[in-house]
Amino acid sequence: MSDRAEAAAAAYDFRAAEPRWQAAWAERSCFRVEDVPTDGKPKYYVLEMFPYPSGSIHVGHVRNYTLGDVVARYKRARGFAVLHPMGWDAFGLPAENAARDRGVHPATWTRTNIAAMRAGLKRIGLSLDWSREVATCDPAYYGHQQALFLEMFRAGLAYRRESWVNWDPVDGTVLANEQVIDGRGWRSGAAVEKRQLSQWFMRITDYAEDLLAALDDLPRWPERVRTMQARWMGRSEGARVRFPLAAGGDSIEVFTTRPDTLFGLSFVAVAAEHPIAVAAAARDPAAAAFVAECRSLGTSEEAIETAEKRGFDTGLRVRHPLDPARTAPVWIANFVLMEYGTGAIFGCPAHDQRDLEFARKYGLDVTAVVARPDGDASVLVDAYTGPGRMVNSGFIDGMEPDAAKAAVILALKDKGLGAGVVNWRLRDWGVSRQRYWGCPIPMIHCAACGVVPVPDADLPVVLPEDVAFDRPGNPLDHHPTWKHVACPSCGAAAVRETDTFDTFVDSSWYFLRFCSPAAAAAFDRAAVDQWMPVDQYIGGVEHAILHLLYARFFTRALHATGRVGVAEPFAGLFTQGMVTHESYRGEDGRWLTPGEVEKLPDGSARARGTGEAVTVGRGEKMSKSKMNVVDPGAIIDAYGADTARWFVLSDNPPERDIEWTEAGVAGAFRFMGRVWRLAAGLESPSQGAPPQGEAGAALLRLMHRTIDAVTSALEGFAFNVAVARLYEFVAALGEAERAGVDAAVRREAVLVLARLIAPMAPHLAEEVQAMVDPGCAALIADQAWPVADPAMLVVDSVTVAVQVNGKLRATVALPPGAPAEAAFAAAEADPNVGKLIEGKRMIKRIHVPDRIVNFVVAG
Ligand code: ANZ
Ligand code: ZN
Repeated sequence: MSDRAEAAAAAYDFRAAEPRWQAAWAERSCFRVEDVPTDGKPKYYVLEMFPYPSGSIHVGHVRNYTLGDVVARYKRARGFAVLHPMGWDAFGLPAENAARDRGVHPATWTRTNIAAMRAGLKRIGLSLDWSREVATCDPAYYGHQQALFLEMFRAGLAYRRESWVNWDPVDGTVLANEQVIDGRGWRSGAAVEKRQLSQWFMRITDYAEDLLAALDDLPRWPERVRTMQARWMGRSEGARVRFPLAAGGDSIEVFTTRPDTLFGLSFVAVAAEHPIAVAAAARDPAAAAFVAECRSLGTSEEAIETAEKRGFDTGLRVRHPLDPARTAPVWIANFVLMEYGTGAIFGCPAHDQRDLEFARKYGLDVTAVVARPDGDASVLVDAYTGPGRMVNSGFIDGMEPDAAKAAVILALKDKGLGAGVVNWRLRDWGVSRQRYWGCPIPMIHCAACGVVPVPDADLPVVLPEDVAFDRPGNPLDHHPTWKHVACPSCGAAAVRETDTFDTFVDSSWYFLRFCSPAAAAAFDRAAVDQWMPVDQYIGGVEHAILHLLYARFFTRALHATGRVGVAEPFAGLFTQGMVTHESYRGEDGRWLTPGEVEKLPDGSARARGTGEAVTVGRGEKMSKSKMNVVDPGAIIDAYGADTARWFVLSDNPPERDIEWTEAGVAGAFRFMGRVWRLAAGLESPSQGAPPQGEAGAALLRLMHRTIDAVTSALEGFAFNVAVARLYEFVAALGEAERAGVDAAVRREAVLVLARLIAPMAPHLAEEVQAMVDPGCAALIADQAWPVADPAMLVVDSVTVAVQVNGKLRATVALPPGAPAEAAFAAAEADPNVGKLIEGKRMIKRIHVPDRIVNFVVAG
């Protein structure tokens, strides 16, 4: 061999190998499954949250999809039919912003991004069934969504009502809560107003009890996510109480969780949008000014919670429902939400901190009604919310709060002024968005007939392509022709709904579409019943609340209308940690990219080229603004996909953050080279040579222990543990090579190693097998997972003699004190013994612990 050839042979050429194996998998359709498999394998559905096509793959994607791919490849090797699809959550605001900023059409922008990201994902070597790819911006997808929505509408699960939105008066557009920054539009900087618009809602609150109760049946979900969902739904038990207006006429109804504190009434407060406030504003310009000020606060709960508490006295008074001689003032307050409870509260400052601040600010009455256990009923700096007994409370004096609650509710019921109720924080889901790049809501407004659903035959309602973004507002509204249609019911001139769906609707059923992506309907029931629920769902914790809740609601609703067999979509959920990176700043404070920086051995850094001193910031979430983003494409160019995959799995458990470091990546890369050289270093094995010597036997024992450990690590999502065990095994293989352990033994071990690394480093696994066992027709991707021989797992073992009809036929190694059944099983598994007892009638099985097994068989 020439020096050149030797040098080339001494390194793993991942640049050639990785595309070659990707092509081999694609050619053999390794990862394709049928909509309804008939080969009798158990099913396993692995799904990673599908990406928004922002432009390119980032390392967070690499981690997320590698985690899913490890599960998918492992489960396939374990004999499951694995559904592992990929698609694009392709509607949304960024495409529209790109259109406004850069003049690219949202469809073009999105399609270009999808192409780039698909190519990026393919380079990672994921075991995806690409024949199932869907993009939510495709009419072939969203047309079915429109049909599903109409079905839910007919089932009473969708309705239209007026609701408050954030309105940007300069851009003439509705803003999402996250687009309101300090009360101003994120783009225009204009002060945001609240406005009422007629919008579509889905009745998720009908399912609130179900959605909450079923959280207890999701043991394979992180506890934290279940708690977050429960909190979000916010079930609270309390009462509705009516306060008659002292002047007669109407009454004001409030929701309270503390009916026991009713005698501590100091004031009643209503939201700025409450009819009482609206009426006050109509009579009184000062009230009108206050209401207008509240409107500029934005609609988010956070904005309201953090704003200074302010109020306006309407001059009205209400009567105490259980003590009609007493009256209290009615205020309009900026901290009362119209959308919660009844949009009105009664204030009891002694026992509610917010009410206390309000009462002190405006000089309102503060009377304690719960005395501390020691009898003290004074009001200190903070409101008292602990246990105690009722005081200053008429007929409930002396009771504990729980008994007092029940007594007050009973008394209110008696007078027809209240009742116990359960209230939810969860609101119905507002799905209308005043945007172009989304799924059109399939409704038509007719002056004569009202709201008329688009007939199924006219679906999909397709977005027009010829839209302009040169004006503020929704392009669908300004389009010259698109919205003008004949009413499906009376034929008169009518207009389409120009709102599109919240993109959370798109992601609420994509996992169903994946089961039968070519179905003529939204999905095929048989395919959905075959594959659902998703066995393992993997994604970021940022989707812990809304996406998962909406998807759970959608599935439940489809279950209720008889469209799918399951009610819960995701049996197992895993939320992965972030990939972080150090950040770098030059002397002048400007951010530098990792590529512009040279790390020194002492951990400090300087700028490449100039040598300028660089301040190193701790590892944090990668972000464009801090320039600490690494590009997976460049990593794959330099080190290969397997290195990137291996790195994101090593070091930390998948649920924790990992810090991306150049040194860590280099370590993973060296490991790939070491595995490859172990395979390359195997001389052609001496045919049939039996394992010899203690070193060989020890290697085989370690091999079985490694199989066992890696298997349980993969089952338990402890991928970093699997990686650590494989490092150890590879180190031992290197030792064995140096110690001259028989090549046949090492060959067996290296082939098992290939199968064990395959879920994590699938390309290298194939390459190793092809080198070591060139005659093998099956790809690693199609091979079964190795099985550990339990006898080989025994570290401390005793030799047990196995007799058949009293004659010694074999010995087996067993753990000391192994029970009889284990001893019999091990003895039967021995090929010599098996031959002698097979097909014979077993008369008796004798076990002398740690010494002898004797099978007495007939004839
Ligand atoms: C009187 C009272 C006395 C209250 C007391 C608390 C302590 P959760 O647990 O979140 O359901 N509330 C009711 N509707 C409201 C609205 N639309 N906007 C703002 N606050 C509202 O909270 C229920 C409590 O929040 C209710 O109980 C009410 O104040 C307030 F010592 O009523 B409470
Ligand atoms: Zn009509």
